[in-house]
Amino acid sequence: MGSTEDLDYPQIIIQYSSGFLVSKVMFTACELGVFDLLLESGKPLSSDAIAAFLGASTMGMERLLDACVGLKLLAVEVTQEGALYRNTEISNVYLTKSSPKSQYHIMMYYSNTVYLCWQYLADAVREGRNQYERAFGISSKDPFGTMYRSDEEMLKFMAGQNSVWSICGRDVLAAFDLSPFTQVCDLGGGGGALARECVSLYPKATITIYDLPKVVQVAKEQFVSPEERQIAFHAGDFFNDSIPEAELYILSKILHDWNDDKCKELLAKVYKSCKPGGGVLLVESLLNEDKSGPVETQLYSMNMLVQTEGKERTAAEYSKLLEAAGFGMVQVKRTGKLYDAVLGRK
Ligand code: ASE
Repeated sequence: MGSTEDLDYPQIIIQYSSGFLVSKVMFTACELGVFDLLLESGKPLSSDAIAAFLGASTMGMERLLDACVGLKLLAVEVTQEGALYRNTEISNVYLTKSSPKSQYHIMMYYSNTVYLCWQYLADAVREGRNQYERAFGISSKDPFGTMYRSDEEMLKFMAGQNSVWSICGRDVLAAFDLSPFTQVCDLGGGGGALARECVSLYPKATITIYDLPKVVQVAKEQFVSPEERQIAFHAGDFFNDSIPEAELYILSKILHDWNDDKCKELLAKVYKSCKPGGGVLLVESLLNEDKSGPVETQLYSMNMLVQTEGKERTAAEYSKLLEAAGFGMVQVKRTGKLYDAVLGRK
């Protein structure tokens, strides 16, 4: 870094400049069903066959497939009949819809919702607020009213959030021994993927997913089956309605949506409802104390600017918020993955 080589040929600048092209190629191949088709076919296919199956132009599809090869999302083998494409292992596991670790839904959310907000990043920085009004022509007063502006948008968001827990859920819940807590409440638990991880890791626990009425309705209909007896629901708005009593509250990617005042208000309310000896687990992507990284977290914080009222914070910032609400004995565990865990006790 900083050598004359970098100045003669700024590899890093070239790479960053095309970052959005990389994202869009991956999102588009997912959206068109390229990875699903190649998984189902069970054998390598030509670009003509893929284009025909997916109802796309041969010219466009061939270029998309080649770009995916360059990104190592596909592999190509040149035979006598021409080029044949197949999924790489990482695509089979993460980019197909049916895989248990599928990231398909979060990609669709990034590609079709988040992407549109980022068009107005400069405005967001100038104004210090989210860009729903510019991106979608709707008021940005209530971020979740806006994010859930239609059932379809809400469903995309819930499915997207769920996909993250298939890769990080176990680590954030195993960061601390939560087995002493048997009555758990997941505030803003959405589609329930983290709740499911929780009862699988802690079989003695029962967990209540607390979320807005329309979120609870969709979660019951589409994400959590009534056979999952350890998972219950409570419909409400955690800023305006009461919060049920519990031993452990999980706030997973909740505080990052809100400003410090709202976080303090919510945590104070959680403290009141929390049983003595109980606790609160924050699941968030932690910034380094000097905010020098990790870069994914810095970028997520930009996304919170564009989409919400919140930001990503350091462990010390979360500890201060917890302590302001009355919680003590704060412990921090970095998982080395995207999301970390902070535990406070009452
Ligand atoms: C929120 C999480 C997300 C609110 C808006 C969001 C995500 C995307 N948009 O609580 C998932 C996390 N990813 C990013 C880029 O922040």
